[in-house]
Amino acid sequence: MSGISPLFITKETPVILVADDDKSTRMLLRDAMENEGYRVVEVSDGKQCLDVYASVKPDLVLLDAVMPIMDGFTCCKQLSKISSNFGNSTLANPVIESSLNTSAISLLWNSTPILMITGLDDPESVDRAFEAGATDYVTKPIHWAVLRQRVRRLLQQAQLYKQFEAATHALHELANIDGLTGVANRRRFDHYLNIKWLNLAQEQLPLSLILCDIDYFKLYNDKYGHPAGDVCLQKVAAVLNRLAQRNEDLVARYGGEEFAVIMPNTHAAGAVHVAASIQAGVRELQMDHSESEVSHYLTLSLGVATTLPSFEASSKTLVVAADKALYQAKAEGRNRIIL
Ligand code: GH3
Ligand code: MG
Ligand code: MG
Ligand code: MG
Repeated sequence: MSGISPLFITKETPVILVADDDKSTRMLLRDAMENEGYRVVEVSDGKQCLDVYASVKPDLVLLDAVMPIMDGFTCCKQLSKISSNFGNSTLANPVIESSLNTSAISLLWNSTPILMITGLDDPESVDRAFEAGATDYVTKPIHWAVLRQRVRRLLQQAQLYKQFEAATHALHELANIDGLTGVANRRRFDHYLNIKWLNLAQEQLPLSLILCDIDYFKLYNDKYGHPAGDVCLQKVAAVLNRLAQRNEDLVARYGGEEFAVIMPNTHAAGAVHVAASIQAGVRELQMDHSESEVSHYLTLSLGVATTLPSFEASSKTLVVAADKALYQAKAEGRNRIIL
């Protein structure tokens, strides 16, 4: 029986990259793999294998050991570096990382398995192959029934790995992203602020924080309804995302109708400039707010604080300072920025 085992729920045909300098071996491997229903791409040395890898995006590599230009061991080492990037999510969360032990998974389990097929059957070559990151090893002459089963199993494992990776990514999102607005949630805010605080204390560079609070939002909900209030929060979040542009800036939903922007390596003047553009950006949305006492449109109050982080103080001092500035902005009449 040919074809793909029922474990495969994807409709896509698996792609096998075959690297072998011997033409007749390549032809035999192609026939065997195509009989199983896979698509085959052939190359004749390790260098070519690396060159086409990114564009071919194989599901499995069948790799010879002894080849000219670049041998299979060297190629295998390079491939497993590319392939093994599990757990490098920018949303990495220490609780998830440690419970799943993602660094061990990435060491043991390449997302694209590499099966070495070689005439070398001495123990040293076997050790070298696995140390280079090979997932499995079979010797020539090829036992075709064994090879078929190994390939099937490796493809199944690779697919499970990809599902696991997707599930972990979703878990990271759930743990770090605010469901309503799509910006970082409070947990992510706390974690990121602490990390940046320590980095910048080390580097002796400033850290700024903007806290924004929608003015008279309770009255907005009362007048336009809670679902309209939700849409309003999404629009404000989008403005923040658009205007806090630098790579290291983090926009977060800090509380109900309160947002925060963490701005590493930013002086007070830079933070106030961004705060002013956020204030203007929300006003330009021209969202009717007839109940507001400061404008016909929806407005924000913003508190800005900047400090030079130190190992003696905690990041809480920055939050307290920005919160105090925000409170003052409210007290002085709202729709304004206080540093
Ligand atoms: P101030 O100008 O002093 O900030 O007044 P305010 O009415 O904006 O502040 P207050 O803290 O009294 O009310 C905040 C409101 O935000 C009340 C709460 O129902 C609303 N809110 C919090 N989270 C959500 C949410 O997810 N969706 C909606 N629609 N409203 C929310
Ligand atoms: Mg060879
Ligand atoms: Mg509030
Ligand atoms: Mg408010």
